[in-house]
Amino acid sequence: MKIVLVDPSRLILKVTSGYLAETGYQVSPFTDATDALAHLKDDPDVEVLVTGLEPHGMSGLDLCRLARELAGARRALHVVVMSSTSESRRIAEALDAGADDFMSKPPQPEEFLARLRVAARATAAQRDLLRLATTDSLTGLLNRRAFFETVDEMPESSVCLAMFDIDRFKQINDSFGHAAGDQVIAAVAGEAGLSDGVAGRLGGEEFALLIPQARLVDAIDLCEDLRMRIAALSFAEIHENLRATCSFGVVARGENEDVGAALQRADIALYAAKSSGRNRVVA
Ligand code: GH3
Ligand code: MG
Ligand code: MG
Ligand code: MG
Repeated sequence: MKIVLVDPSRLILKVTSGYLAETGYQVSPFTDATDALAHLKDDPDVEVLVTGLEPHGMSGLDLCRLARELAGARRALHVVVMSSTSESRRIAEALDAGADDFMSKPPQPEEFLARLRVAARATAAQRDLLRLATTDSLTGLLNRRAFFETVDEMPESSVCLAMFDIDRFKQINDSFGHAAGDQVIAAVAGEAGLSDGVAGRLGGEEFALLIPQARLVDAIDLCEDLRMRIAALSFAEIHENLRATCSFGVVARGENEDVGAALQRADIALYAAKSSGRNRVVA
């Protein structure tokens, strides 16, 4: 577990980092809250922030607020405030500023380690919930909502979007059963997940790809490659003759274009790919 530890006292940082490191935690100590916040931004794997109330750079309360804002709803972060104060008002302020826990300063090793075990439980639960809320259970790809959010967070310029859909999938279900259909969906998703970019399952047997920093021609190449890999998949365990193909619609997202609008254009291109014979990429 990675921990950011913030306090103006170098002695406290040194002593505390020492026994935390011995216990196996990866500690980054800071006397300055601004540097600590920058580190939190740079390393998304840091899940625990422990701060005094009066570091250099900014107040501990402001650090709590900004760290909370940075983590948002998409990152597990547990914040512990430590202070020599026993004033209830100060403790309440810290909790209201976004701290999850409070301990007295200087922290006693036994108590500190126990609070870090609380942090580990809390962040593990947050991570599990985040995963469940954002991924599709059959394929492990981003679900519809998480895919849209991911596109929204991406700068609009030089982003391409593709939508693709398994061809004549109803026949696969009808001929081999729903469970076999699910296997085909999972295998197609597996190939999509190997492509550069971010793949999502929008529903049923319909998928999308977000291809950042790509011109339309690059996105078309990427989809062509994926299309061929899918067509080459073997499903011998279901039936020796079973193959799956997909049709693709690709667009470059316009400046200021809404995600929904761009995907709608991709869907129109996908429809054109279907009506012109399937198993092809249309831009
Ligand atoms: P087209 O080439 O035009 O896409 O033909 P299609 O048969 O694939 O047509 P359509 O996309 O309309 O059919 C999708 C079918 O996928 C309908 C639905 O029963 C089935 N389906 C949707 N979700 C799932 C799923 O999670 N598992 C399985 N096995 N089937 C699903
Ligand atoms: Mg369809
Ligand atoms: Mg289909
Ligand atoms: Mg469909």
